[in-house]
Amino acid sequence: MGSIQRPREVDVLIIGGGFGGFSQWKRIKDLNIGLTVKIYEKAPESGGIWYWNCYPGARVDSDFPAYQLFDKELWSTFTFSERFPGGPELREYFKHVEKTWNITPDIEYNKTVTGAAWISTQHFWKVLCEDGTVTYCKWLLSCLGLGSTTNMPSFPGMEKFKGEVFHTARWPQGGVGLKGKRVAVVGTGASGVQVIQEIGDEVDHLTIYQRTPNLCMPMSQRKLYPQEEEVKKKMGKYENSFDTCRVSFAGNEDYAILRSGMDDTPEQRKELFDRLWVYGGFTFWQGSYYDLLTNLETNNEVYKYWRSRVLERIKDPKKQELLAPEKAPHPWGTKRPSLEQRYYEVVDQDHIDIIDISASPIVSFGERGLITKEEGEVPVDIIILATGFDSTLSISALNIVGIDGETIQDHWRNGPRSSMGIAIPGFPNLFYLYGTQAPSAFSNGPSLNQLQAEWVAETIKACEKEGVTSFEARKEMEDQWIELLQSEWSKTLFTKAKSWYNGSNIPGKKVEGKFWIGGIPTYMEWLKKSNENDHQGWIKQKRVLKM
Ligand code: N01
Repeated sequence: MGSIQRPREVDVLIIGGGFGGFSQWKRIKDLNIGLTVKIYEKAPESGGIWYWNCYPGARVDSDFPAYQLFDKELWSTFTFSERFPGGPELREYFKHVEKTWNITPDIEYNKTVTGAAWISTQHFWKVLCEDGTVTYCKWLLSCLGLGSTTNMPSFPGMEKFKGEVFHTARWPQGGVGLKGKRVAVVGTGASGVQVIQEIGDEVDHLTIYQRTPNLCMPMSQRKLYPQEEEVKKKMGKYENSFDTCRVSFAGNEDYAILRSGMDDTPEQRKELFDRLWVYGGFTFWQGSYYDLLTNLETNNEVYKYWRSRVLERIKDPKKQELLAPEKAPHPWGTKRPSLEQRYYEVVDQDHIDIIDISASPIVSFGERGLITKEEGEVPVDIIILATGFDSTLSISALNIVGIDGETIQDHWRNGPRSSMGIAIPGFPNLFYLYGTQAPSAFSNGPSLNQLQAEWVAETIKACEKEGVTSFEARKEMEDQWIELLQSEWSKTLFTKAKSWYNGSNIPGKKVEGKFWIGGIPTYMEWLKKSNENDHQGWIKQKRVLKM
C-alpha cells in the first residue's frame, strides 16, 4: 500500500526558481519575521527560462552588468565572462546564487504546481502538485515570468513527419546533433535569430521559414576581463549601475534622448545613429530619440538608417529584400528587435534559403519536411520551431480557483485583467511577478523582478504586522489600471505591429496592449500609492476563528 502524505504547511509558497523566484525568496527571508518559505520548481534545476531554452546560441540581450541580482554578496564573488552572457554561464550563475544564499533547503525541484484553491473560511491557499501532494500556504507567489508556456502552433499533418521536431523553449538538455544535417527553422524572433546564427555554418542545408523579418541590431559582444571587472567592482561601478537600473525606464542603463528625431538635421541624426550603432546592444532602441516609438516621422528615419546598415552586409539581392525590405514591415522597434552578431553574413550563404511564409504560407507537414504553397515540400532531417511563447498565459495556465469559485482563466476570458499586473481581484494573498500588464516586456528581467519582489515582501510584512489574513486587490483599481494601460498603449506606434506585445502572435487572442508601456518608475509609483492611506488600493480582512 502506498503511504498517504500529510499536507504540508508553509507561510509563503513561491512557484518558480528563476530570477523572480530567487529574488522573492531572498526578500521574504530578509524580512526576518519568522515566515517559512518554499520554492516549487518544475525543472530538475534552477534558472527558469535559462533551463528550458538551452538551444544553441541562447544568450541574453541585456547589457552588462544589469542582467543579474544586485546583491553584493553575489556579484563580489562571481564575474561574468562576456558583455552579453550565454545560457550555460547564466545557469552557472544560478548555481552560484543558490549556494551563496543557501536556498537549497527551501527549494524542491521536479515539483510541478497544477492548481490552487482559496479556502475562504481559513484564509489559506490549498495548492495541488502533479505528484498528488497538497500544500497549504498563507501567501502564494507566482514567479513564472513570461516564458513558461510555449507557443506550439498546430500545423496539419505534424504526425506524418519522419524526422525530428524540436521547440527552442523545450530543447533537449543533452543537445541535438545538427552538424551536417538538413534543418528547417520556423520563426525569426529572438530565439530563431540566435539559433540560425549559431547553427548556420555547421548544418548541411538550412531552410528558414520567415513570416516577418527581425529588424536586428548589432550586439557588439565583447569579452570581459576579470582584472578589469575587479577594478570596476572596487570603484563602485557595479553599485552605480544597479542604482541606475532601479530608477530607469527599462531597468537598464539606457536613457532616451530628450529630443525629437525631427529636431535634428539629417547630419546630426546620422551622427547619433552611427554612435548608437557602434555602441551596440539595445541602446540604438532604448537610448535613441524619445519619440522613436510615438512619431512615425522619426521612426521612418531610424528605419532608413537601419536598412542601409543591414543592406551593406547582404550580397544576395533576393535576401536583401526579404531581410531588409524597402517598405518597413512595421514601425521600427515596435516588435522586439533582436541583437545579432553574424546573423546577416550567416544567412547570406548559399546553403541557406529563406522562404517567405507571409507570401507562401506553410500548408502542412509532410513526411519529409514542411510543405508551403509555392515551394512544395523541402526535405529535411530536423525541424526547429522557434515560435516563441504564449506570454500572457503564465499564471492563468494553472487551475487557480479564487473567491466564489472563479478561476483565473474565467477572469481572463476576454483578456488579462489585473491590478497593476501583480494581483487579481477575487484572488487574495496571491501576487505574480514579471507577468502581463506590468512593464515586463519592456524591462530588464532581473531589475523588475527584484523591484516587484521588494514591494511584495514589504506588503506581506505590513499585513503580518497588522494581523491581516486576506489582502485582495480592489476591483476599482483593476478597472483604473486597465483603462490607463490601454490609453497609454493607444498613443504609441506599438499598435501598428503584430507581436507578442499585443497578443497577436497567438491565434484567437484578443489584440490589445498586454504590458504597461509607461516604464518602471511610474509603475513602481502606482504600487507604492496603492499601499498609502491604509492600503487604499486593497481590501484587508482579518480571519475570525469560530470556537
Ligand atoms: O518568440 P517570438 P521568441 N507559423 O514570438 C513565428 C525573449 N527572448 O522565442 O513574427 C509561422 O518573438 C513568428 O512570426 P511573426 C524576448 O523578449 C529573449 O523568438 O509572428 N511562424 C516569429 O518570427 C523575445 O521577444 C532572448 O510573423 C510563426 C517567431 O515565430 C521573446 O522571448 C532570446 C508561427 C516567434 O518569435 C520571444 O522570443 C529568446 C506560425 N504559426 C527569447 N507562430 C534573448 O534575450 C509564430 N511564428 C536573446
